[in-house]
Order: sequence, then structure tokens, then C-alpha cells
Amino acid sequence: MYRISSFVALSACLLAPTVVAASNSSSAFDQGKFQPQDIITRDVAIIGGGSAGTYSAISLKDKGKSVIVIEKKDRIGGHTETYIDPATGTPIDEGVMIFHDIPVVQDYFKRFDLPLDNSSGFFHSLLNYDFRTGKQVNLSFTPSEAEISAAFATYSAQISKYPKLDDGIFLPDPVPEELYMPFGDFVKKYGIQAAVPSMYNYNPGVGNILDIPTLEQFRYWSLQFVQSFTNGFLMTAHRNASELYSKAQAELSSSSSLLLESQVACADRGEDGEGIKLIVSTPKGNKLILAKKLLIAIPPKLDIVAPLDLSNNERSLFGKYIDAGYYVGIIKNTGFPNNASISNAGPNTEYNFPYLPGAYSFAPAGLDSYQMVTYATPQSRKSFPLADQTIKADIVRTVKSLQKQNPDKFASQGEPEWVDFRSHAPYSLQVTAEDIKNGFYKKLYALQGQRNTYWTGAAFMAEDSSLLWKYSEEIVLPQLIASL
Ligand SMILES: Cc1cc2nc3c(=O)[nH]c(=O)nc-3n(C[C@@H](O)[C@@H](O)[C@H](O)COP(=O)(O)OP(=O)(O)OC[C@H]3O[C@@H](n4cnc5c(N)ncnc54)[C@H](O)[C@@H]3O)c2cc1C
Ligand SMILES: *[C@@H]1O[C@H](CO)[C@@H](O)[C@H](O)[C@H]1NC(C)=O
Ligand SMILES: *[C@@H]1O[C@H](CO)[C@@H](O)[C@H](O)[C@H]1NC(C)=O
Ligand SMILES: *[C@@H]1O[C@H](CO)[C@@H](O)[C@H](O)[C@H]1NC(C)=O
Ligand SMILES: *[C@@H]1O[C@H](CO)[C@@H](O)[C@H](O)[C@H]1NC(C)=O
Ligand SMILES: *[C@@H]1O[C@H](CO)[C@@H](O)[C@H](O)[C@H]1NC(C)=O
Repeated sequence: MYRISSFVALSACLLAPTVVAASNSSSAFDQGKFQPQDIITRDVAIIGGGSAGTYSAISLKDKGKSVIVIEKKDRIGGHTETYIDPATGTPIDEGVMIFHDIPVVQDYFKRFDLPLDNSSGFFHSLLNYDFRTGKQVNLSFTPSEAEISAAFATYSAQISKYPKLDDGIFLPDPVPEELYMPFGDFVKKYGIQAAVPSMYNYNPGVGNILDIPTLEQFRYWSLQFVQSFTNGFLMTAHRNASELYSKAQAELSSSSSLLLESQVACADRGEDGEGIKLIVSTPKGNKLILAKKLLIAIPPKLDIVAPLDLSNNERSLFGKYIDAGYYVGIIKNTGFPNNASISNAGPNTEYNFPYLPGAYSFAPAGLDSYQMVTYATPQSRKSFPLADQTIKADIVRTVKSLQKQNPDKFASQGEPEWVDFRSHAPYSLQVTAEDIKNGFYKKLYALQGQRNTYWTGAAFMAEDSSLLWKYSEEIVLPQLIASL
């Protein structure tokens, strides 16, 4: 079975125009076909230089292992993105910016000599509008601070029943029904309605949180996340989260441990213990990578991991993922206030959740009259559900309808203009209640170490950089290192 699936990947590789023509599958990886300078031999090859891949590369390097990171973009950092205003050099973080106060975070930033401090100023008072019509919405449910605290205390007590979730998606077997019931049912069961609006506002990119399985809500709103929500998050003191990645990038480049603008064309992950081979297309031609182990740190959606010599088991697991499109941009000439966020609210929906696809909110970006806008699609099986142009046009339409409906509040300032726009699709890979019940996460975790391959990244833990570093450091890398 393994050989058959492996053959499929290799044939695909042979058809790829970027790859050296080879007479048959076994010779595609033939070292004789590469110049010596195009053969890279390392302990570990890492695919993906985002949050989890970069952390893992630095940690392995610090533990004396040689690595090569293969990143498709011209920079590392993944969802950490910072717009630098060309006129003033002012950084505006528009991706990852808040972290938990836990040792792995403190140590990682200290290693790069980057100071952290307490979070501040990233939430403003909210004005609510229906973005379909531009009309103001009065929220139907506005719990008090005391009610919100009490609901979070109850939620924390419930999540604490599963202490192994702190370390990863480690579930009791069989999986308790409570973990795959819709989160909306869990909310009613424990009477924690007062926590729902905050939970929604901090968990964009999954659509209606009441419809997702409770476990999927637990993954993002972890016990650690509740603690930071209550006691405060950390942010970089320079309010420039990308500095972490430009320092990591400089270090990885100078030790020949990074291939940017590069992608795996085909892979042979071998039998257990044999080592792996990759043909990687890079701006300097194809490279042959020979490594003892492979660490995959990209979203395991079938269309994205197709060239990675998948087994039938991997293909069947990854085919189950559902995710959402999530987008962030900076826009000017909106006439929106610089001291409040404008939030999308449904006039008649439960908890006034907005209709999607649509913009979630516009928030002052902290420079000039720039507004940071977030946009999301509902969950689907498509990795890239909407074209960027479609989303940008819908956002501009929203700005205009808000202005038109509220001329006394948001004066038109001419045509809204894009300063920056970034797609974060596919975001927040999740599975259905049925799949959770049938042991999806146990089967997923059983992939660790098989066929010389380890896995990290959000699909294996949570959309949470701090917790991904902890999971990589404490769960994945020890097994990987022991196997070298
Ligand atoms: C807008 C936004 C804001 C967020 N804010 C926060 C926050 O404040 N705090 C927090 O903790 N978390 C935040 N998150 C969640 C974020 O931390 C995680 O989603 C995290 O980035 C996931 O890490 P990862 O390594 O799995 O994926 P990523 O960071 O996305 O990294 C994947 C990397 O792989 C690369 N790649 C993809 N395909 C290929 C391929 N075929 N070959 C080679 N490379 C490839 C990508 O270019 C990328 O660099 C935010 C997410 C978003 C989208
Ligand atoms: C396939 O490639 C191998 C190694 O290069 C070679 O020995 C073998 O003869 C080739 N087989 C065919 C059918 O071309
Ligand atoms: C952050 O807040 C904590 C607790 O309120 C405090 O002890 C700490 O000194 C603060 N850190 C910084 C850098 O301001
Ligand atoms: C919202 O509340 C305000 C103040 O009570 C009221 O004037 C306004 O008409 C309400 N708007 C809607 C859409 O209900
Ligand atoms: C922010 O970080 C980027 C990337 O490291 C860097 O180019 C820029 O100079 C930094 N700006 C400030 C003000 O820290
Ligand atoms: C924002 O500024 C406007 C205009 O100065 C003022 O009327 C309004 O009360 C302010 N809103 C908040 C939430 O501070």
C-alpha cells in the first residue's frame, strides 16, 4: 500500500516541469543527477517557516542539530505580519501580536534579545452595525463584568477536567460526548452565555462558534488563553512582532539553514529509519535534500501537502479538514473614528453574530486615519474560498454603505484606499463532531514518527503561537531528537 501511494507522488513529481527529467521514478532522486552544490544533507528538513517551523528550527539548531527550512514565501513568520509605514518607519502589527506569559515565550524572545511587556491598547470600545445594510444595531445581550467573570470561571472549571489538553490534543478514549457536542449546547448545559460575546470577538476565522464541536472551541479558548484573557497577554515592547522573525531569518540564512521562495516538488519519505529525500524548487534551481527526518509545519490540507508522498492513511485523515478564510487589511479614507472600533453585528441573530462572509470589524490602526479591517468566510472544505479581489471589493462596498447610512457619523473622504491586504487562508483547520467521536485526533497523533516524519503547526495544536512553541518544544522535538 505504501509503495503504491509513494509511486503516485513520484509520478506527479516526474510530470512537474520544474523537476529534472528522469527516466523512471527511482532515478528522480539520483544524486548523480545533481551538482554537488545542489545536494543539501541535514539532520532535519523542515517544511514551513511560520510560527511552529521557525521555532522548531531555532530550537533544533540550539540543540546541535543541522536543519534546512523550506519556506514558500520570501520571508519567514507565517501569520505574523507587520506593515512598516514607509514614511515614518512605524510598525503596525496586523497578524500575531499577543502571547502568553509562559516560560517558552519568555525564553524565545530573550534568546533574540527582544523585550516583552504587558499588552495594551488593542481593543477599543465597539460600535455595532449591520455591515449588509450599514444600519446601527443595538446588541440584544450585554452581560455585566461580574456575569462574564463567573461564566469564565465555570468554563475554566470544565476545561480543567481534561488537564492533558494543556500539552496537546490528548483526549480520553472513548472521547466523552461533551467534547464533541456543539459548543452552543455546552454553553447551555453549563449556563456560560455571558462568556460567549468575548469568546466570539477573540476567535475570528471559524464562523459561528456555537456550531463547532466543543473540543474545537477548547483548542483555541484553552485554559491558558482564559488565564491570559483574565490577567493580561504579553506583546513585544517595540510593537513589532516581525522583529522576531527577521532576527531568526538572519540567523538561519547565515547558517545555510533556510531556502526562501522554495517548495517541495516531490518527496520520498522512505521506510522507517531510512531517511528522507526531497526535490525542492528554489530560485537557484532544484536542490536535492537528504535528511534523517522530516518535520512538516504547513497546514495539512490535501491541496497543500499533495507533493509530500502521502500515505493512504494520511490522505484520508487530511481530507476531513474544514477551515475558513481569514483576511486582514489596512484601509484609509473611511471617515471612521480613531477612538472606537466598528463591529459587524446581525440584527436578529443569536448573540448578534454577523452574517459571513463579511468584514468583522474596522479598528483604528494607530497611524494617521488608517483602519485595520478583518474579514472572514464561514467554514468550508475549500482552502481558498474567495479571491482576494472579491473580498477587497466587498470591504469597500461595506465602507460606502456605512458612510451612506450614517452621513452624520462617517463622512465620506473620497474613495477608500488600500494601504495593505493579507490573506490568511486556510485558517483554523478543524474536523466534525463525528470525526472527533471516531478518534480523529488519536489517529492524527499516531502519525508522529511514522515514515521518518514528524508534524507540528496549528492543525496539531491550536491557532496560538505561544502554545505551538510549547507543543513543539515539549511534545514533538523530544521524540524527533530521540529518533535521530
Ligand atoms: C491575523 C491573525 C492574527 C493572529 N494573532 C495571533 C496572536 O496575536 N497571538 C497568537 O498566539 N496567535 C495569533 N494567531 C494565530 C497564529 O499564531 C497561528 O495561526 C500560527 O501562525 C500558526 O503557526 P503555523 O506554524 O502552524 O502556521 P503559519 O504561521 O501559517 O506558518 C506556515 C508557514 O508555511 C509556509 N507554507 C505554506 N505552504 C507551504 C509550502 N507548500 N511549502 C513551504 N512553505 C509553505 C507559509 O508561507 C508560512 O510561512 C493569529 C492568526 C492570524 C491569521
Ligand atoms: C530506473 O533507474 C535506475 C537507477 O537510475 C536504473 O538502474 C534502471 O535501469 C532504470 N529502469 C528503467 C526501466 O529505466
Ligand atoms: C505586567 O503586569 C504584571 C502583573 O500586573 C506586573 O507584575 C509586571 O511588572 C508587568 N510587566 C511589565 C513589563 O510592565
Ligand atoms: C438603539 O438604542 C438607541 C438608544 O436607546 C435608540 O435611540 C435607537 O433607536 C436604537 N436603535 C435601534 C436600531 O434599535
Ligand atoms: C520592525 O521590524 C522590522 C523587521 O525586523 C524592521 O525592519 C523595522 O525596522 C522594525 N521597526 C521598528 C520601529 O522597530
Ligand atoms: C470619540 O471621539 C469623538 C469625537 O471626538 C467623541 O464624540 C466620542 O465620544 C469619542 N468616543 C469614545 C468612545 O471615546
